[in-house]
Amino acid sequence: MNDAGLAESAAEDLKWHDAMNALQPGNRLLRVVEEEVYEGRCLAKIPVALGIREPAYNRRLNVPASALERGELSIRRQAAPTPKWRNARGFEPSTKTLATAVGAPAVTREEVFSGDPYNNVSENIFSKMGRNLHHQEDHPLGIIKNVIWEYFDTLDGKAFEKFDDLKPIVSTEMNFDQVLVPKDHVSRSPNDTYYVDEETVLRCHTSAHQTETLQQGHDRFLVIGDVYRRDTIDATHYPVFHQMEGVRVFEPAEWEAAGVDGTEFAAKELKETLEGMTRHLFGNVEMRWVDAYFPFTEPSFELEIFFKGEWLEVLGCGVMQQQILDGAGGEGKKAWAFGLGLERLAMVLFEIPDIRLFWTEDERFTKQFKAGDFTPGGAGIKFQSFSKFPPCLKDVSFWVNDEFTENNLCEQVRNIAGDLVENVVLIDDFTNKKINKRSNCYRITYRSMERSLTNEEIDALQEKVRETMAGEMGLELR
Ligand code: FA5
Ligand code: MG
Repeated sequence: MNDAGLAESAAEDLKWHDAMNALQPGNRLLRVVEEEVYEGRCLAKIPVALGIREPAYNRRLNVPASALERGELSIRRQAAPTPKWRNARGFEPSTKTLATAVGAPAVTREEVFSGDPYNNVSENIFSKMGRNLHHQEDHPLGIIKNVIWEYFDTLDGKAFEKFDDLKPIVSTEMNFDQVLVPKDHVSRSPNDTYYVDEETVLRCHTSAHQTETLQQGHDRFLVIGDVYRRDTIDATHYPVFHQMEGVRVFEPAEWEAAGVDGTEFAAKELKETLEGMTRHLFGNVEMRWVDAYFPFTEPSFELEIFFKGEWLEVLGCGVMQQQILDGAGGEGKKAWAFGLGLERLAMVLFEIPDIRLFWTEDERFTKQFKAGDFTPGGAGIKFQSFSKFPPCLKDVSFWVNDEFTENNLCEQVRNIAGDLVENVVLIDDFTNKKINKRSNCYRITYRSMERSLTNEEIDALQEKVRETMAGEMGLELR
């Protein structure tokens, strides 16, 4: 990469928001950072620019197309030493310029809002697509991603390949069928999953990419991305979150040498690898393995970490069902797979109390995290909570009808109030035997992370919620 190329690619200096909005399919958002290196040690990282890179630059800069498709753009330039710097310090440094892709191609409105009657994606969800929090290296999710990558780079043998901008819109085939999710599994229901049309979904887990990546011939890899689920609302659940998938394939010679069968070998290796990863992140932390069930693994486990007086599930994993591996060109081999929630790990690690905070642009949050401050095992960064604004509680009671689900209610509340809703909890449930009707009462907690809310605005939101419940949801309010 020459200087002119760099200058042009970063020509448009933009604010993050404008840049995201200006992104076109095929473009990438770049953060250009200059690293000053002396004797192999990075002395300084200087953000130079945030700019839009158009496909034309990619060709000019001679970046392999495959790397761009995967968003693995990391151009290092061995630049001429800056004379000023050399003079000041009396030795000659080398300057590397790293251009890192920090935003993947934006997903277009047309791709998401298909007009299909099966479509159940909301504006609120669409507004989160393309934010790619995991591409921001100083964001808690970017920090966790990089620390885990670093761990997998230290494992013996061949490095794990990394994919962090595979498109979140996938076929039901990829999301469900390829990983053997039964036809009648609840996760296929539009109550749980966002559908673009009957055959296309917003992926609900990164496992959707297992088969295609294996088919491409990769035998140890990590996939990181945003995943989408219609879910309840509380401090540890959010309808958009980030997962990292890991897959590793073994050859028969490996378990034969150990004198155990393939499944036992893979299960043991899996647990050791993930325990190592957890220690790399946390140092000493209380963790435990729990038996679990996933359609795509057998045996299956979940790892839980002790957080704020409770066990919090942070990942699921297991030995890959042979049928998946066989169907992807891995006959006769064995593999393990895991899927972890980046937010959950970040919450424990940095003591972040509410999952909504990951999405805030409030500098009192974003400025607290710097990639360089993190020390594996020693944590280093702890979130200092800024003043909590008072909550505002509103109850709504109604007679339940056949179509009612909690996920639907949460989705409607989220559409109306966005991140101002902290949680939605069922506080009363009874059946009136005489009239044979069931009554529910939900308590909605509204609270902003950034400011005090006024009574008027909460009343207006709550009124809209009630109107939607009585109208669209067909509920009889009490
Ligand atoms: C899965 O998604 C499996 N695909 C994981 C897996 C992969 C298992 C490969 C075996 C082999 P699960 O639904 O439990 O599993 O989600 C995995 C992790 O995502 C959870 O452990 C949790 O850390 C996180 N998670 C799940 N739901 C949410 C949510 N609504 N908000 C934030 N994090 C969540
Ligand atoms: Mg789970």
